[in-house]
Amino acid sequence: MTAPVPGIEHRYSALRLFREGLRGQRGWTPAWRSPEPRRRYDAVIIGGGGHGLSAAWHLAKDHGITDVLVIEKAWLGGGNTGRNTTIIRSNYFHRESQVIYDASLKIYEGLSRELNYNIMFSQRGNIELAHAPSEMEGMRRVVNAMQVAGIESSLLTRDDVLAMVPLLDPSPYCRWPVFGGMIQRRAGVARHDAVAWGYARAADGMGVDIVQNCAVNGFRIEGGRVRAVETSHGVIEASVFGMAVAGASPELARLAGFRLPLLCMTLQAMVSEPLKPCLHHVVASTPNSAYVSQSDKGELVIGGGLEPVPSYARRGDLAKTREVLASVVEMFPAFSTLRLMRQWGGTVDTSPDNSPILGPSPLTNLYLNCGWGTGGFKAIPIGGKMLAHLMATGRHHDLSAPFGLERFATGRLIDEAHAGVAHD
Ligand code: FAD
Ligand code: PYC
Repeated sequence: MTAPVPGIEHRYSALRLFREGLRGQRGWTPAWRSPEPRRRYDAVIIGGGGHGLSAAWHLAKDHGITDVLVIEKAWLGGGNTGRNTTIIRSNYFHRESQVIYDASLKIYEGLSRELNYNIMFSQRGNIELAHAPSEMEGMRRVVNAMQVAGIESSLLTRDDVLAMVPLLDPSPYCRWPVFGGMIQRRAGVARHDAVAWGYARAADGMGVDIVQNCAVNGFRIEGGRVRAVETSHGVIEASVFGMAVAGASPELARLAGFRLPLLCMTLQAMVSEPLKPCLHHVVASTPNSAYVSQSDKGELVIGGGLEPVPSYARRGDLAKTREVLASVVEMFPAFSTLRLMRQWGGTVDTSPDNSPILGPSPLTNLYLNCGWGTGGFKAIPIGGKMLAHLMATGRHHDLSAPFGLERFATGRLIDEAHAGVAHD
């Protein structure tokens, strides 16, 4: 069980929960309203995932812009935000990435309190395994780069790793022998739905309208500006628009008349039956393309690399499931007897340098937040803040400036292909 967060208002005591159950839940109020959208807003955000909802909240909180609509074609967090394995860390190689992911991690550290919503952030530490001396050398460079940037991270010897993760196969002759590793102790996991719901409730509380089951199907463009979006609930005008639709980004860009350098791929994940606590850290092996953590419910949360071909199918195929499970069992022989409970996939939008796209689009009042690929859950707090800044001021936030679309023309790429499992 995750402990209550001090300072959080506990409106739903156990007794009240029990009474609500008996009374047919008549005393509950929805966490956010479901208004009919109006015909015009100051700002419209397309996409009710973590980034879109966080941006809506930051528009209201940081910039005082509350006449905002979030349009979600399905349900809040039903895209990648509710499908991911919730690893939050900032152990990236390039300074541009380190600063955004670490700023995000810092916001996550206080987010339950800030949103008055328990997102169950558990800083249990993220261990990346090295299986050979060459991998250890790569880790030395990452840890060094992080320490130079003032971000906590350290190398682990083989003995350190085996002491922290005793279920790893200690044999030097197994397929993936433990050679050493690196750890970021502030890294961890959070409850993904709670992140979406916490932002939604807080944004709604500041007057933001959130409309689910409403798809954007087209753009009305005049003189290089978006005048309105065509939705399944009618045409809606705004002065400024933000787009945070992850795996639907190329499709929406096409509707708006431009192209994005993104490839949509499936990333799958799965959970085992629940176990007594047996794995404290998040443990990842990038060379073996597999990672595992244990949820508060006791399930092992397991994932690996991308499916081999581009796809919009939100399910992984069996060959990849088997590959990932084989990798996990090779590293953790004790897990071989477990049953798998669920498996699913999400459509992620991967960019050529494995870094996000943040900034203006070719249309003057449409701003982009996309290309987070396999790693954008950890960036939701800062991604929303940067999109809100762009929408409110028309200018880059200091942190988003290196991530504009123009980098694919200038060649100033931020190559994070080796920044973790599933990133290449
Ligand atoms: P989403 O949550 O996908 O939200 C986009 C929303 O836009 C969706 O709800 C969608 O319905 C909506 N939308 C699409 N088209 C339209 C339209 N036409 N009109 C209106 N709405 C529309 N990241 C990490 O940091 N750590 C991890 O451990 C991690 N693990 C992952 C594991 C898996 C299996 C997957 C699939 C991803 C993982 N990720 C991870 C990546 C992370 O989930 C994403 O980068 C992040 O959730 C993106 O958030 P988002 O808000 O941009 O997108
Ligand atoms: O970003 O740490 C991450 C991650 C792990 C698996 C998928 N994404």
